[in-house]
Amino acid sequence: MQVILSHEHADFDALASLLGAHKLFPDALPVLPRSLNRNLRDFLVLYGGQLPFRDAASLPREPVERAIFVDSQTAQFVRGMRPETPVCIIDHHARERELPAHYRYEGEPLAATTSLLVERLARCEPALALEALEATLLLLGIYEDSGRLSYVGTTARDLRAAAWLLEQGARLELVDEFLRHPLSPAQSRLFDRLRAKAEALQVHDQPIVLACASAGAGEPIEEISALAQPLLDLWQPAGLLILVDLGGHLQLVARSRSDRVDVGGLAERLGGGGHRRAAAAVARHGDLAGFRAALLAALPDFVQPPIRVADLMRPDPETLSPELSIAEAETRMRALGHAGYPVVEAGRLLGLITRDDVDRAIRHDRHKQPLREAMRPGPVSVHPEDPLRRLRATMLTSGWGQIPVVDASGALVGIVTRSDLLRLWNQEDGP
Ligand SMILES: [Mn+2]
Repeated sequence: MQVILSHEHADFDALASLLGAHKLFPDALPVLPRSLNRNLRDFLVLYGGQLPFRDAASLPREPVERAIFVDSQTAQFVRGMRPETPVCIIDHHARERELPAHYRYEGEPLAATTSLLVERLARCEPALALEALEATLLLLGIYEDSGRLSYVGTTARDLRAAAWLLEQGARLELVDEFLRHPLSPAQSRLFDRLRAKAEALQVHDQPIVLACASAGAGEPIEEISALAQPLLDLWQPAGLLILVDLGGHLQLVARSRSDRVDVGGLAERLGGGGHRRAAAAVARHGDLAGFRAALLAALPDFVQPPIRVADLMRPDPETLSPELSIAEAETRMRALGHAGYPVVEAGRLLGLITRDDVDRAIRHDRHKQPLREAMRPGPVSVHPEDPLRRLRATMLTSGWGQIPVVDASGALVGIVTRSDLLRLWNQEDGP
């Protein structure tokens, strides 16, 4: 007998990977983990009868010749497995540890393990037939782990795998129903408590939300992680830390929306793990206040300050005087080559003039008028220490593509442009 196993607290990527591996290796039995997330349990109540999953208890009493671990590098052993049973790991997480010689790792960093398996299914010769329900479950696996193909880390290969599943008849209305699973009443109550108690922190000038709460007495709360996305949607912080006292233990769920906030490192410092943007930790001992203090003490080590205007700006930009004629300004601009110039008089910023403004004035025969008549007036500016979100907001409200940078004394010290922001796209994202 061969078995396919996955991690406990199984999500749709785990369940879909069990199915995908079974389609590839029909002799291997897909065994359900003991604990399943709520949306999976509901899915299986409705559709499990048409799918090949088995409970560990229903396996035949036979030795296991090979185990395939999907979406996980460890699994609860089932009856018939021995420490020396050969294991093949198919996983989208990087190899976590030195593996024994009888373990083989076949992993690649896609958004979902399901994508890896779907790629193999799509290459099968002769072509493999999938039921619409199977295609739908596989699509649920890819969508859940990739945030519907939107999380950082989603690759073109994940999209191609999802596209292939749509061609095989995957049903999006079903996918939507199970990904938009409503919170349970206990989850909703905890959500309200977390929202009420949330604190807005500034750590190295990054907005971080910390929400601590105790679960109600005797109230079993599962999947605190399901509360992370709705809380992120509320405040859009660079980092979100949810800390819940569950009676017997404490649980931390951490999310980051910026490469400059590393919640994986933070969770690891506190005895947990994960990756830079999503991580968790559990403390079996200690109280909420003590864990919160440890969290706050460790946090600054994993937060980098945001990129600032000073890191991007061109210093000492050429300026133009408001008394120049438009024709003179045009000649200067042609020589200098930039798209926009601060207009400065006696050291004071009066506004901005762009190539487009000058070209338009010339088309209207206004060569001889002073520049003052064609410029965009107003003290629109940012400070060198402003974070990029302030710069973006200023560009949006002013509609200007070039923003003068002035220091605390009001002196013009630089200019920052839309192309400076675009250049950043290649290196950086997040707030
Ligand atoms: Mn996964």
